[in-house]
Amino acid sequence: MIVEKFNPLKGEMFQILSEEGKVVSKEFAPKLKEKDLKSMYYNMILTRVADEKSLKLQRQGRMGTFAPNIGHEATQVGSAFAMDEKDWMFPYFRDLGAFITKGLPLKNYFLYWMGYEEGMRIPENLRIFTVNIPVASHLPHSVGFGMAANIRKEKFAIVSYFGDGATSEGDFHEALNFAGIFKTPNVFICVNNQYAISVPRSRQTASKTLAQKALSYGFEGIQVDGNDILAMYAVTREALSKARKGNGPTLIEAYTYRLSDHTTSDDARRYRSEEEVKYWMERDPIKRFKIFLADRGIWSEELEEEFISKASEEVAKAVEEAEATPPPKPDEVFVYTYSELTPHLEEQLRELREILGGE
Ligand SMILES: Cc1ncc(C[n+]2csc(CCOP(=O)(O)OP(=O)(O)O)c2C)c(N)n1
Repeated sequence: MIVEKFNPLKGEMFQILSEEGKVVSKEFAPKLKEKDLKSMYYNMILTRVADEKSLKLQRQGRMGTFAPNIGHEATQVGSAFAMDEKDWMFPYFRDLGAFITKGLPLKNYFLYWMGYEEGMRIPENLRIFTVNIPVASHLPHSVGFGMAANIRKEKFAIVSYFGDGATSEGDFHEALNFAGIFKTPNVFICVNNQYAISVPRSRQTASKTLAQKALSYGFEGIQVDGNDILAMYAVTREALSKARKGNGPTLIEAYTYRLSDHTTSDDARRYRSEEEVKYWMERDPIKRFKIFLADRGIWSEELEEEFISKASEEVAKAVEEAEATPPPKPDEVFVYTYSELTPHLEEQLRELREILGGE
């Protein structure tokens, strides 16, 4: 077991690929087929291309506020690649690569960030919950979902994603406490990108690692190099299998870095140095995986070109479809939260319709 070999209390971090793309933990290296390795790499490229496009759309006024994903591709794609179709995903707001890997159509993703509720109408066959904006509030839900799975004797696991800032919320602690007591099939993936907007990780907790917090709730936690896609895949796969077998939850701390601003409303230059960002730019997770693939004769310039052009086409098509969607009606704001409106909401809706006239 990987989790038994890396002690979060001692700050031991699990890694398969070194920063130079060399395999350092052979015994834990996953045996993936060339087809799967290529598919992982493509998903990383698609994530990067869709992310860059989103930023441009926002700057052109074609999309609302947006949370960039650059630097998180290995954490997102590696972990989601380990999920089975039967496993559920509880996302937060910075999960593009996980959405792509789990199969959410890009059109939905763009629609969501363009302000359409409809973007989060998840296709029936996909086991994905909606994007969660209130920090950490989806974690108790995901654990409740796990408790229900246990009661109903269902054999799936649940992955919940959240940032380092979420570990300072009560919801995080309540969720992990219940998960430990009821041995729920949860895998908690804490994306430690070292900042919660301008607040550095050192201001979230005095603990050495975030992974060690699991120990106080009676289950395993592990810190993983979040820029190493193979490590993320291997550790998530192990945690999912443990969860499905009824052996309880795991907390995975993915140690990574947010290379861009918190959102398009932020300017990270106000609280981070250029040197720090440059240091992490050189540790780009896509670059690391590319070296690994090139060493095995899988990566080539032609493959890179093919993937970038395929990804650009996919993104362009999804944007076109999203932009062709008629704008939402103002009264839709009332439609998606309650199946039956409360009396005061009924009144507000009536008032809104009066203001809008016959629209
Ligand atoms: C309960 C709550 N408080 C405050 C906010 C405003 N807010 C949005 S994102 C964020 C920081 C989140 O940081 P982290 O959890 O580390 O995730 P990251 O954005 O770094 O991926 C804050 C404070 C919010 N959305 N919800």
